[in-house]
Order: sequence, then C-alpha cells, then structure tokens
Amino acid sequence: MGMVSVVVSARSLIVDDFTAGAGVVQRTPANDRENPATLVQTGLDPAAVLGGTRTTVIGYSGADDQRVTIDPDAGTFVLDKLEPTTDRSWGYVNVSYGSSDSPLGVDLTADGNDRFIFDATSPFVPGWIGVTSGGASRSASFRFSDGFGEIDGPEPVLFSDFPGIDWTDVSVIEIDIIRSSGVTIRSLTTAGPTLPGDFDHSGQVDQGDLDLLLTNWGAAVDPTAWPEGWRADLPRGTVDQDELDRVLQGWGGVTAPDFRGVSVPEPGVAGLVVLASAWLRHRGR
Ligand SMILES: [Ca+2]
Ligand SMILES: [Ca+2]
Repeated sequence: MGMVSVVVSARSLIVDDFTAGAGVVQRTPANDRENPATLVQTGLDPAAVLGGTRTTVIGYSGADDQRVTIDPDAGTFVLDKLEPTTDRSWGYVNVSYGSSDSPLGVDLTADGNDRFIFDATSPFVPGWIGVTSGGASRSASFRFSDGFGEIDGPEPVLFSDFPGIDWTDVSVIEIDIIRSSGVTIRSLTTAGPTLPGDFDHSGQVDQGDLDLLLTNWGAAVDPTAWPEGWRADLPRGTVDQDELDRVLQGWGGVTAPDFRGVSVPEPGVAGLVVLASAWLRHRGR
C-alpha cells in the first residue's frame, strides 16, 4: 500500500455511560419549584461518570408522577411519566456533572475531540446539552435548532455549536430534557472528527456505511432531513460518486489526514461490482 495512512478517530471521554450508580428518583405532588425531586450520587467510578458525581433533578413542570431509573446493568437512564397522557404529562429532567462549587476542570479537547455524541432514544425529545467554562454558560440543542424532534441512536453535537466556551477548562456539563414523552439515555461521550465515509458515525468506515450508501444511491438529500441512519459526513447533493469515493478511500477505518485535497480515481465498474456483491451478501444474511 503506497499511501501513508493514519487513524483519525480520537479517544473518547465518557461523561456518563450509566454503568455506575444504580438509583431511582420520583417526582410526587409534594415536589414543587423550591423542592424538586433530586438524586445526588457521589463516589461513582470516574471512568463511567465524569467527576464521580451525578446530580439528577426532575423539574417542577410537567406530570406530577415522573420517575428516573438508572440501571447500571442495562447501562441506561430512563425517564418515565407515570400518568396517562394529558397536557400535563410531559417529563422534565436535568442531569449534571460538576457544579460552580465543585467544577470539573476538564479539557474536553484532549485527544483531538471536537464533539459530543449523545446516545438516546425517544420519539419526542426537546432538549439541549449545556456547558459552562469560567463564567460563560452555553447550550446547544439536540441537532434540531428549534429543539423538537425524535432521536434514536447516537447524535453528534459539535463543540462549535457552543460559542464562547473554553473547552480546555470545562466546569459543568448538563443534559436538560423538557416536555419529553419518555426518554432512554445510554451515554454522553466525546468524539473526534468524523472519518470521511463514516456515514453512520460508528467510528469505522465499513459495511454499515456501504449499506447506507447503496440504499440511498441516487437520492437527492434534503439538508434538513438526512437519510435514516445517516449521522455524519452528510451527503453533498445527490448520493452518488463523491460519497462512494469517501467510502472507498476510508474503507477499513483508516484514512489520509487530509482526504479532501486528494484526487480519488473513479472506482469503475469492477469496484462497484465488488461493493454491490458485498452488500448483497450482507443483506442476505
Ligand atoms: Ca461507520
Ligand atoms: Ca454527492
């Protein structure tokens, strides 16, 4: 192989993967604005919970009966609302790491990371991630600029979406969810730049990316609605030759450091046949 390749993917930092600190906290009618349902968990494994302390607060708005269950065996954080759906049936929850009294003091850009990956499932999750550094506090919504939409799997939230934050000295990180119809959170981590061709943002350029390419081949992509499962390295216009080039160039999870400046030969019919047969074998399983 004549080309010098480097692995671009960086080492992730786990903010929380919910594999530590079993807990349940439930809101009741006794809870109000001054007395929210709160669960503070300390002394947790800092490799699983950044800073070792997780603070969960169920807000005063929404359903009277809301419950958070943290299940380390399943690695999940689940917010349920326990009453039938009404206009007061929404769930509200804030999960935070670090505080003004006990700042994290963490450099989130270490190892080249430039984004969060928020892995959650819910049909309806308005919410945001908040970050504080020094005196500045900024937030970015989960992909959707108006804060409304579904989420089902890992979503990137770029550091560049938080103006004015010093990422080398972050003191507080919060996940804030409002008006949820129920949400399961699996993790909040950091990650490095997306590998070109890693369309599903799995960290590797492989079969999943080829599947996305072929199932969407020829489709014109609406920049506000990515193809289902397409989480990174957005298609440029139609899904066609240039997306194929990025998969071929990055195949196997390694790629040239500045791929965009490299001229990529068209793969020709033979290459396409190889890709298509690999896809058909995969689909036939
Ligand atoms: Ca991938
Ligand atoms: Ca294209």
